[in-house]
Amino acid sequence: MAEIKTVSVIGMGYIGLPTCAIFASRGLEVIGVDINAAVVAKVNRGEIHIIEPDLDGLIQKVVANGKLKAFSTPQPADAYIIAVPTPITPDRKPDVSYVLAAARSIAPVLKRDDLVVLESTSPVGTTRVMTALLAELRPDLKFPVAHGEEADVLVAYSPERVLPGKVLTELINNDRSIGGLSRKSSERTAALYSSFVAGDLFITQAESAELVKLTENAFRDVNIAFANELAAVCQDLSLNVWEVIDLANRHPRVNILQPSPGVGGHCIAIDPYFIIDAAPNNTRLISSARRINSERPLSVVRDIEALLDPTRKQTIACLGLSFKPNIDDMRESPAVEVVKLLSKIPNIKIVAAEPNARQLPHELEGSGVMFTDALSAIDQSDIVVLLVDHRQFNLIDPEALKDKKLVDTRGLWTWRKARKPDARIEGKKSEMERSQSLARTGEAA
Ligand code: SAJ
Repeated sequence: MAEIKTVSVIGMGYIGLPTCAIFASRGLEVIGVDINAAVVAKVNRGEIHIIEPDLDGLIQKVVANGKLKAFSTPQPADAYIIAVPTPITPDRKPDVSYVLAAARSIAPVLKRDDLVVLESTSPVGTTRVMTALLAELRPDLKFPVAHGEEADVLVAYSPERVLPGKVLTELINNDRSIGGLSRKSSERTAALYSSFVAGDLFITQAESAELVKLTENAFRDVNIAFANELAAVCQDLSLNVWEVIDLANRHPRVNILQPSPGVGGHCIAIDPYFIIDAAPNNTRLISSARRINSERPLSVVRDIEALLDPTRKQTIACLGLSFKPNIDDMRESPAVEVVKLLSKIPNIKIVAAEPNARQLPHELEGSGVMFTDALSAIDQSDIVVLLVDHRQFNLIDPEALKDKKLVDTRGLWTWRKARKPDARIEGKKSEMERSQSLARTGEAA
């Protein structure tokens, strides 16, 4: 089979655009496709519409050298990578309509020997459903569901697993699962990704690869829920959860994650529902974890309410609005949810600060919440709520917080900065053992 020279990436979002850039940087001819005309125009100018370290320079370079071109409709290529969103419906069912629309859009340009790879996080069985649709639209071509190794067009599932903020390095270095619908499909997909992946490639069946992706994010959700449940237990017992977790994590086989005002982002809080939908009678743990994490913003608001003095109007400073530290992404952010819930409480003033943004997200427009910088928010407040542990907040002088009531949802001031130096008696561990143990508790960072 001929070498893959042209790759078309359908969907130039958080995953598709960096994928375009990496393929193009390895010398392949890349065709980026997006239904959003503004995105297409921007990419063709060598600009980007998302924030991701080092991506701007790389896109500028591969557009300038002609290796990446963007279009609004699919163009013929040797391989197609589908990287479109798979959201959930309001009743928490997976919505694969964008995947099926992408398949419909490439069907007319498909030809013998082409490869189609689905990368979008997808419910188990989606790769087969998508292939059945392609087969229906192109009865002149043989697909692997019906024709196995005799297929003309090869199809596989291979999920991305990159962390926003580290996308380019993780795209290259992470291991990858490849679930082909036939042996040839897996082998051709592996050959394609070998052009840039330095991690190992693991071949499996499509359905296992689909579940692997969902499992990774459900695993993290369950583990965050454990930390959040411990936070509630410690509150009942008047103990410091950060200290309890830190000390428990000194056990060589314990590695508890960090409590938080909830789980945000576009993956961890959504993907577990795909597993719950597929096996509703056998997902009690995953469902409970989801409930624990999604109730966190409300429990933070209750903690704040408990500090309010009903006899006078008070000001609450909310520090951090993004969904995790040191990024500007405020979509599906539990911090925004907390501020939104607070804004419904009468007789309080809310001032919010987000050092990575210039204004409030649109969900908070018209809510009466004021946007300002952290220090002036603290200065005018009675209660300070730390919602995101951005590095800037680590630099705040403790003097500024002296007379304030604090709600520290990330343990920055109440543990990481407040730890007593005399609470530790150093043992006789070697330097190497010590640094391993510090790395496990997050202290080294
Ligand atoms: N969080 C906690 N406590 C923790 C760690 C995280 O509450 O100890 C919260 C964060 O504050 C944030 C949310 O969880 O609100 C998610 O943040 P994250 O950094 O854990 O993950 P994401 O959503 O940025 O990226 C995840 C990653 N998945 C896993 O780590 C298993 C990434 O590798 C995936 O590629 C990505 O989802 C995705 O696209 O699916």
